[in-house]
Amino acid sequence: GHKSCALWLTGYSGSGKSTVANELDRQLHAMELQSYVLDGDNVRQGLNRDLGFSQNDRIENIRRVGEVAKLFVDSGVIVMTAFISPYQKDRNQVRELFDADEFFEIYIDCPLEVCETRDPKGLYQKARNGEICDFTGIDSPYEPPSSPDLTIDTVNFSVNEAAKEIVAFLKTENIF
Ligand code: GGZ
Repeated sequence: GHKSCALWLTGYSGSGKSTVANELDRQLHAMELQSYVLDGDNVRQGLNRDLGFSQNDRIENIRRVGEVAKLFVDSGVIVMTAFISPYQKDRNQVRELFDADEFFEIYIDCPLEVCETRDPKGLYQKARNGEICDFTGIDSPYEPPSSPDLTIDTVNFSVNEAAKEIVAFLKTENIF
């Protein structure tokens, strides 16, 4: 068997959090490990559909996701979370739910300028036009991790390389 843990990915919209998490999920499954991805697509539509993007709603979003991640870890699964989670304080509070060896904060490092160029959903454009307000990096803050367990550069590395780097990290942490 393998140890369960939470891999908490944080970074701007468009940094590659969900993409890397889903590729990592695929690689872990290929290794016959049990894993699951929580992201806006499966959490904000359901459990957190009452929440928007105000500071208080983001805080509550992250609090609930932390609790759900804890349930997954208790059930023996490697859980990856892919939320902007812009505030260091909230990420620290989530960390406190876990044992020291079962929570890893992973910074999905991509400069805002690059995320804005990627703009896969056209949201940065809308934020610049004033069609969306409180958009992270434009008119809402993002606090990069002060001491991440791992930093993944998605500018210079492919999605596949990024996921492999996390697999290697999990080995050094004796997760499997
Ligand atoms: C940031 C927003 C916003 C605003 C909608 N600010 O690239 P996406 O589309 O798929 O990912 C973003 C997602 C962010 O939700 P999170 O739950 O990760 O945010 S947080 O952790 O801060 O609670 C983006 C979309 O939702 N989106 N409006 N105003 N991102």
